[in-house]
Parts: sequence; C-alpha cells; structure tokens
Amino acid sequence: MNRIIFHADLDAFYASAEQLRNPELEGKPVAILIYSGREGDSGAVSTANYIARDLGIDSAMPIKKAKQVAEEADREVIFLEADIDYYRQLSEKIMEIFYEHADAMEKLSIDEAYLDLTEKSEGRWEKAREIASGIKEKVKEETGLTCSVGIAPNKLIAKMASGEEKPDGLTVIKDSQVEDFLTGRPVEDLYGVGEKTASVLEQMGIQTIDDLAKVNVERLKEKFGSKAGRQLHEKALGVDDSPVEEKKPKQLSRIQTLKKDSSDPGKIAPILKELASDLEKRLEKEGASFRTVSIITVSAKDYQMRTRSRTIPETRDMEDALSVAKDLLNDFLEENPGNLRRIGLRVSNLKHGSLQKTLLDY
Ligand code: TTP
Ligand code: MG
Repeated sequence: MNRIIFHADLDAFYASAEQLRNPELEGKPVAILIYSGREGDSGAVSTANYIARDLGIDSAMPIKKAKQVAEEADREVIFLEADIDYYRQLSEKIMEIFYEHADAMEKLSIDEAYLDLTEKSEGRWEKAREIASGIKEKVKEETGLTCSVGIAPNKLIAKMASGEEKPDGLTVIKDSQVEDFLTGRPVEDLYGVGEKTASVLEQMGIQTIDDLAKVNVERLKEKFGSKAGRQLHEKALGVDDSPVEEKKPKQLSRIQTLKKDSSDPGKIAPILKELASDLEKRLEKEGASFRTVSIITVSAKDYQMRTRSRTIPETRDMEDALSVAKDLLNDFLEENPGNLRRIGLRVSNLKHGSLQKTLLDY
C-alpha cells in the first residue's frame, strides 16, 4: 500500500492563541514578543498575526525594529509578551487530537506534527482528505484554532504542502503530483536545506529543486560527503522513506486556572483530583508508569511559576500521584502564603511498556 503522510502546522500559533483569550485583538495587528531580559526592548518577535505580517513584522525581527515598523506604518500594533506555558497547554490539547486520529504521530515542534494515515485511510487519498478535514474541524471545535495541513506520500512533501495554502489550508499532493509540485521551487524550500547548503549549490550552478534533481549525484557526494550528497539528491526527487516516529513523552502534565484565586487546600485539592483523572487516561493510553510527581503553582500576585517534586517507587497508580501531590501542596501553601492563580500536576520519569519487577515481586 502507498504511504499517506499528514503534516499539520498551526496558523500564527502564539498570536492566534492570544486572540482566543482576548477576542478584542481580532482584526488588529498583533505581535508576540520574547524578551531576552537584559534591557528594556532587547529580544525578538516570536510570531505575528497575518495583519501584522502585512505591515512587515514577522518572526525573529528584533523588538526595536518591529516597534519602528509599526511607527513608520502609523499603525497601532498590539505587542504582547509570550506566555509559553499557556501555548504549551494548548499545544498538548491539539497533539492529543492528532494522536487520537492517527496510526502514528510524531511531534515536530510546539505547533507541528506528522501523522501516518496510511492504515486509517486504506492508502486512499480521498479518504485521507476526509480524515484531515475531520481533524481540522475537531481542532477548531475544541480549541478555536486553525491549522494548515499537507497530505503527501512522505514527510518531506507533506511538510512542504502544509505551507501551500496558509492559513486554514488543506493541500493534497499525490505520488503522481510530486514532480510537478517540486519543479521551479528554490532549493531552500526543501526541509533541511539551509542558507549554507543553498549557497554552495548556487556556486555549482544549482538554484531550483529540478536543477538539483538533474545533477549527477556523484557531484553532490563530492561536495557534501557520501551520505549528505545522496540525501540531498533524494530530497530533490521528492523521495523520503523516513517513518513517522512516535517520540515517547518523558513527562505528562496538566495545569488549570482556578475559578477564583485561592490559598485554601480544600478548594485546590479537588482540582488536582480532576487533573489526575485526566492524566490517568493519557497515561493508560501511553502504557507508561512514572516515578516523579510534581505540582506546578502559579502565584496570583506575581504570576511566578514554581514547581515542587517528589520521587517515589515506580507506579502507574494515579492515586499515588494524587496523595503525593496533596502533600506537596500542603507543604507549599504553608511555606508560601498567598493566593494561587493556577495549579498543575505533572508525572515524569516515565517508563513505557511493562512495569519493571521490583524485588518485592520475587
Ligand atoms: P511557526 O509555525 O513557524 O509560525 P506560526 O505558527 O506563528 O505562523 P505560521 O502560520 O506561518 O505557521 O512557529 C510556531 C510558533 O513558534 C510561533 O507561533 C512562535 C514560535 N516561534 C518563535 O518563538 N520564534 C521563531 O523564530 C519562530 C519561527 C516561531
Ligand atoms: Mg505555525
């Protein structure tokens, strides 16, 4: 059966995430900043929504420069500091949806994943397209976010295809369309070909992917070494046999904002219980046990995030995690008076597969 690989990439992820929790941003240019912390405006734009991109503000632009662009355009751009923890939570939710729909999932970054849909779609492109639409809808329904999807015979082409119709796109490139799809594009469009490689290729007179496909592979091997040269040539031909590889998570966590800021263990512990039951399902699906339990607290006063952890004998019983978490919470609240805004639970030191036998079992 021919392989069918799906790649999804969320649209203007951090900016869209901010728009979700603040609908007033809708229709305005928004840029998300990551401060380097050394001085006032040092740092860079992590992403910008499409309206801000039209003004010329985009990822990796220095903050100072972005503010200058806004001023020159005489537009009020909303600059917000990145809240990575919030984006991570959203990302986890989305990855769960992907995970449920695929034969295998490989997370590529906070807002991207590959799925293998070969079995689920029985190798049929139309069926794969339907599944992809369903996934996009589910993501929209459950999180309010849109993503762009590429479906192709392999990871390389699927990733390129997902960028074709951003935002909210769905592009299918079947085996028979790969060659046309690659023709005329600059070599940098190939995932993994950076500026350096591109400039060496340019010196060899190679600019487009089809130039690269036509060149004798021996010339590439001479320049880039045997393995890299061969891989480069394969890429240009649209060939990529690499499997969608599940990266087993090393930890799982859930975090929730309290309905009302509180320092009362009686009000906070029930939330830990909810988080534990949520984690239990995920852990079961993962078939994993854990050794370390942590609580994550976010202070209502300064939004500081703090973590308390304890390591216990290997278990897969969330009741164990919950009782440790309650202990940690009580200790924490005694030592740190003041209201919490959010509370989280994490299990880490995960071990996948069967629970290792302990001495007691023998
Ligand atoms: P991307 O998927 O590259 O960008 P995006 O989702 O904002 O926009 P697009 O619609 O083009 O996919 O990256 C995902 C997130 O990663 C992005 O929202 C912010 C973060 N990021 C950085 O922090 N620094 C960077 O240089 C880039 C490129 C992204
Ligand atoms: Mg994205």
